[in-house]
Amino acid sequence: MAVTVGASRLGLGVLRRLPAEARPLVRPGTVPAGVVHLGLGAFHRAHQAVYTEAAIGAAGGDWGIMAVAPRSTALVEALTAQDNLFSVSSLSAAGSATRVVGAFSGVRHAASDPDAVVALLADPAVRVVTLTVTEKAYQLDPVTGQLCPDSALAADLAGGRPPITVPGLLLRGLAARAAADAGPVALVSCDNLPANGRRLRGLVDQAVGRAAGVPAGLVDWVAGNVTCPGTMVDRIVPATTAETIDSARRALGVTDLAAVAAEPYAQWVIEDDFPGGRPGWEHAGAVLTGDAGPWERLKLRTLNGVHSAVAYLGALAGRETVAEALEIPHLADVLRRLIAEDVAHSFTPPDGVRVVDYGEQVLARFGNPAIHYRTLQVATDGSQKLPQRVLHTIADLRAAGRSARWGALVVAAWLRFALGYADDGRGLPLQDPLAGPIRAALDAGAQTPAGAVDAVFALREIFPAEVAGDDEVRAEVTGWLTALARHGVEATLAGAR
Ligand code: CS2
Repeated sequence: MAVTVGASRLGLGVLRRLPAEARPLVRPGTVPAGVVHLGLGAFHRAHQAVYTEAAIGAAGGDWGIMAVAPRSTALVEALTAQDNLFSVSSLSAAGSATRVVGAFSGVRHAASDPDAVVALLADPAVRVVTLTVTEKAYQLDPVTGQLCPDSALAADLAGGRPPITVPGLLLRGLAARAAADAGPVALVSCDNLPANGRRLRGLVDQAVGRAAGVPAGLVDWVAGNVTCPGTMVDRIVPATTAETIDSARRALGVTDLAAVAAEPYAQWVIEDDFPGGRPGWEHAGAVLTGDAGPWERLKLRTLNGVHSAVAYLGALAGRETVAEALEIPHLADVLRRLIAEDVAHSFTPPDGVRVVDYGEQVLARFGNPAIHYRTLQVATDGSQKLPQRVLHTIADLRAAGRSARWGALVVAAWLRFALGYADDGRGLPLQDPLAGPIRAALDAGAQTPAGAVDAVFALREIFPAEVAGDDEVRAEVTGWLTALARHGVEATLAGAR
């Protein structure tokens, strides 16, 4: 990222020079930490950090965030140099608004100082741990929920050296917390996983059950002291670019190397199960509930499912951003049919919500011309995303005796994307933790569309048995893939019935 550092840097010393509406809602550096967050990406800064700052501003409490970057050092350095301050710009066609967020009490780098992170997790002042670490960091088989440790996690479970993976950090942190008798804690997944609370619980229980070098009573301590409330998180936050930093500089008059840009919209639904207390997030607009499941299915299947559809079809058609892809003739009509004919019939939405209305709002958000969300960004990690975004929709429709025509189109678009070439012949990157097995399957069987479908349907880590074994779904996906390969995205959409 080429960035010019001209103006002075964001930091406590320049806050008084900022326009009043751009200043933090709390006095930075004065709120003791009560939350640890794992995963310092743009999404956390524009979502949970913003909600938590507003909650502290409205309801008080020692809920400052200690933000932990698992691997990357760049942000830790940028934030440290900026007294833990960063800005969030809300962008829309109507204009932009930039504000500095003062929710961070400090930042840590897990890879270089894992012991500091373990100590934080064992600190009695910390009662909430939130996570945005992406689907793959959980190392759970998306179909079965079983822990599938890579070599780094296997070494973390064996112990003998400080942990380096997210499950390893949680495991050793909880063991240290139990040993210190530091009180109960809520672990809150804010990743786009189905039943993310239950998944995280499964991860923790499996890690504790398999770990070497932990006290015998840890399983019971975790059962009695750790909760994993489920959540639905939503805000479209593209990766930060040089343009993000330039526009923050124009708004603030100082340089912010940790700046984030996001759409104005945000939503957070949280199951209210916090044994050690929590920030007053409801004062910041979050919905506290007993069951986030219906909200989560609504969001994963409608917003994320449609996002993936636009991403794969858009990338194949050579469109760089989601908003540009939405301009492909007939795509919006096809997406409306995906929502109305497939997604809406696959689950029961939250009371009072109509899936097609929610879907219209989603399409309007995707069309926000000020948000440059790259199709290739959404297209990453398809193996981790497809199950909850599309395959569960297909499985539920089929179980109800319905067809899943438009869901099958999304699977075919992903498959054609994985084959590696756009409609104009340009190469497409397959960034996916399962890229190796996907490529190997396609190399062995991709001579015909039916062969390619058979090859990927055999990947049990991605396709649940009930979808893979369904001949009608197989035929639909093969039909779409044949059309996409022969005619390209635009002609396929034009002829879509
Ligand atoms: C996107 C999500 O990159 C992706 O996979 O679908 O990050 C999406 O922008 C968020 O879930 C919106 O809340």
